[in-house]
Amino acid sequence: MRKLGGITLLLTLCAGTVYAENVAPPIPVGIAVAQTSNVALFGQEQIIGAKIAETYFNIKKGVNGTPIKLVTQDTGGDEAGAINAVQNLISKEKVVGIVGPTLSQQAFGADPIANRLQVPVIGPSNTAKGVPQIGEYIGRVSAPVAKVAPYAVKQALKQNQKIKRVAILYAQNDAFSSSETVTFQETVKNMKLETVTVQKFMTTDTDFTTQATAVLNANVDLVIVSGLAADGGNLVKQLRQLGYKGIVIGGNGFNTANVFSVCGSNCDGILVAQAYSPEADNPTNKAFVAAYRAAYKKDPPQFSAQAFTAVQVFVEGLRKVEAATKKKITQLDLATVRTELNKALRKGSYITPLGEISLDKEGDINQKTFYVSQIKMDSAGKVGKFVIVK
Ligand code: 1QQ
Repeated sequence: MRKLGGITLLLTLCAGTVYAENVAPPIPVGIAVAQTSNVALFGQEQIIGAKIAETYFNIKKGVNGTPIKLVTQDTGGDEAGAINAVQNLISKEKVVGIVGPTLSQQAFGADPIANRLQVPVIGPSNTAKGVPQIGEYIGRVSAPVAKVAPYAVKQALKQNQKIKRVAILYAQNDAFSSSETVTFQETVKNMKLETVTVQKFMTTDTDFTTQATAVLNANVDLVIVSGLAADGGNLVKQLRQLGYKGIVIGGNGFNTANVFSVCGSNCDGILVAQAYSPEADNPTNKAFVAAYRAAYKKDPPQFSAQAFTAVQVFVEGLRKVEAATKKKITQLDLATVRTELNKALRKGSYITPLGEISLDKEGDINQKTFYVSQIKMDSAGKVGKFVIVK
């Protein structure tokens, strides 16, 4: 049986003395997120969050003295890339579990493979309906659209009680966008607003003249867009350039600072519901925010916080496996680590940057607090920030 640990390292010192020391190698945790393609607009923030977690938890003795080591594999922006990354991490890199992939669209392609091979996956940003139900090894720390998206509509009505007519747009080739738009359409209906037009686009589109013109002709007071950062940001930009003046809600695809360079000054005012606030008051979030600020001189975004949380859940899960088996992870065979870890993840709660969370039996996140932020751009339309609105 393959063991994770127990290699003997020979340390040769300059004095010429040779020491033999038993050193457990770090525990490999897979990170399968997009580092290339438009989806890297999210993936970059995820890598940052995961790395901060790696450093933070290794300083806190990792898994009872054994450090973890992130093994990163680029998924690109599509299903094939995600499948390839997940297979590599499982078979070649022998990871104990995987944080990823970036998109729900990719999760529906790649997660069934990890599930079949009995490798735990924690989605750091998969918010579409049905992701945890892919299988018993699939969980997520990204709250589903059904829980998060309605807050943005409530906030829009708080800012303008006169809203009646709504235009809804979504990327029809993306699983998250297609799921989120259902929630938005239901919310609008429940709030007794009228959906006047529903427009579809593709995440690969760059020209949104048709959709924007239809929205302007529909004479609406609220526009709700479910898309990814590049397409969604461009859509809003073109809508504003054509003269739309009302409120815009962007879905989770707008939850990245990387959208600022896409829509520039036209990003100003977009409302986005979030599953994270840098102000969350607990020691883990304080440490996370401090580490992020020290490196980047600004507040961390949601996708970094969720990626941190996913790594945290694995670290604490691995500690629980050691407690339950009374063995070091490095003394257990890999298949046992993966199955025991998957069970452990679903037990107890975690104090994370997202607040106190737990995973239910299906692996979905229980999270209590959500927020709405509004994008504020500087006068040059270059520097932006998410401001939490109450
Ligand atoms: C999903 C999402 C995207 C916006 C993540 C980047 O929520 O694909 O589920």
